[in-house]
Amino acid sequence: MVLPVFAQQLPEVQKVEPPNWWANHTINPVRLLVRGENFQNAKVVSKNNSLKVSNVKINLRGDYLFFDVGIAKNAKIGKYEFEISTAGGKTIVPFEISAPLDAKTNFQSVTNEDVIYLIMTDRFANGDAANDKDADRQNPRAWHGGDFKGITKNLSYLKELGVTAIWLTPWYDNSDDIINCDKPWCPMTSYHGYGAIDYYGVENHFGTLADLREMIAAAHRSGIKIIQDQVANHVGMRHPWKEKPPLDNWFPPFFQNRFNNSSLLSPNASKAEVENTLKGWFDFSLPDLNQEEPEVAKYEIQNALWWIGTTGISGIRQDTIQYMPRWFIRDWSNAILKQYPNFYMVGEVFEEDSAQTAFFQGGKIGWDGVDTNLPSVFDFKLWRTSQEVFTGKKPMRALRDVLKYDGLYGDASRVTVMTNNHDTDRFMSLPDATKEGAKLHVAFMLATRGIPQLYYGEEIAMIGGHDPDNRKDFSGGFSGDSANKFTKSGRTADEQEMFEETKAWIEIRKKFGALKNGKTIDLRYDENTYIFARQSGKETIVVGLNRANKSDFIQFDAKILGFTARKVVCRPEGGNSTVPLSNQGGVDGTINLSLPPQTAIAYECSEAR
Ligand SMILES: [Ca+2]
Ligand SMILES: [Ca+2]
Ligand SMILES: [Ca+2]
Repeated sequence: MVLPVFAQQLPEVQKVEPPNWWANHTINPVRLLVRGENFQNAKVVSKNNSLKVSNVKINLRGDYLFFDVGIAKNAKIGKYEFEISTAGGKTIVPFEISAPLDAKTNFQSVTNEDVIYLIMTDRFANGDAANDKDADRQNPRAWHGGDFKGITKNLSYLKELGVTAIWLTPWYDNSDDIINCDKPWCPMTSYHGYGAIDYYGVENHFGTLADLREMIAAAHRSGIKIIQDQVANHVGMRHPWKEKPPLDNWFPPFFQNRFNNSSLLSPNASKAEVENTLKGWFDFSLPDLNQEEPEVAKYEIQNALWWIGTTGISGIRQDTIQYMPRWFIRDWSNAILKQYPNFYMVGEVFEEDSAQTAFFQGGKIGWDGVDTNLPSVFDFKLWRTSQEVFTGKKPMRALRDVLKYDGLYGDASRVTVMTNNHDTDRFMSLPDATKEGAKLHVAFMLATRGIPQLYYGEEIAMIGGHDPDNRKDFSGGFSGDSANKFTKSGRTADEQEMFEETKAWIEIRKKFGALKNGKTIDLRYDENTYIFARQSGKETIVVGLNRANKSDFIQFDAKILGFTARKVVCRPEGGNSTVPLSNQGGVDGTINLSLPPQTAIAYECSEAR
């Protein structure tokens, strides 16, 4: 009997990740992951002396190949090739050494000088009808057509408002499939971007990589930085890895995450509970990545750096960050900060608990011996409390009762304070919401410590309940819209009032370093008022928030703020305040400030000469 002999088929390369890299980068060698067929027993050689191949690894199915590429310092910019040879033949892996982007205009960190504006790309403005595949604006879970060109077109609106950074929901390529089911949320699509099918691809509904880079360059010319939304915890169901993972342990086996998130904070949690929270899948449609596999960790860290190097972005918002091991957050942060010191990364730790959000910010070693080095986290506790306070559900002193825990943070001044986001109900749709409350809420977020982040449409008092109702199209961004809210003439009086209040507080914040970087000193916190100073060097700003429908005033000893002169003058800067300029000072060391009803006001106080 003669056993049949199967000749090995020709090796075939389908995808190279990353497709390019840079010489003199802090990551060297870079590790390539090549997807294809028939890689069994492959040998890989570099066809150019500037690039060296090592550590070749092939998975059991022979459809994924890993190898290190050492890049010579003097490697020239241009196209390169690696040759793969097997018993079945030879093929080429294309690669490129790219020119680095200009560091003078790119990779600018997002700091306390900035005001961030969150845009859901699909819902902001449609600048290119050619990419509107299957768009259906009647279905809140379908693609609506918004894209990079739509953002580029409306940069002047953002500039007028005064924001200096845009956080865009994920632009990785997601599946174009329309999911049908018998549930009320079907048919649905991946318009939101949180189900990557290609970590190196750009969503075709938003444009091409070239469109993205053009949008970023245009934003930079307008003085606006870009923050990418990255999702390293999980991929989308239609990612090719789902059916054929590069390694057997690429994803933990499916088990449902019970979201016992506090197990991540507690030193007393069982290993099993922590394991469920870190490795459990959000649901069957979101395969959870296993960062304990070094190839996964390496892939994700390189991917983050590839996007920064390729697009010139200034920051990263990392989705659902707490569901990844803290040592991975540290390694990821360290790798980015090594290449781009001072880079801004903000983690989503969706917990209304300062102890838990603080645990994930860097600058402090946790009980587990890990300092994540993560520059920023969102302050979900302050966000919720501010909503509750300014819709009348909690006393004003509740704001101070959140901020009193600032010592838990590695650096509370770099926490990202959010007015709202795409996962939460819009302010004007909260029970008992009023225009006055919305104005106080945004003023407080722009005056308190941290880096403020706004959500598109809140500046014109848009309404919207639970997801996806909170993700409505920005009126004026799509053809056929009855009103163009990007212009004053398209806005109602109330919308214009909200726009002006937001813009005014952004301007006040820009004017005073103390509001951006100063320390906070509480002056009064009670049922209806919260008054605090922000102080930096010789600059003192007193912020007064009065939610009552009658005037109030505060009188205090100027020494509390370190003044020694007998006369201190405080000049009002507040939003739409009508407080007269006179009689706001103090003599004999006393400061008297009036607090108009339902108003946020800022006073600049200084010693009279
Ligand atoms: Ca479009
Ligand atoms: Ca797509
Ligand atoms: Ca996880």
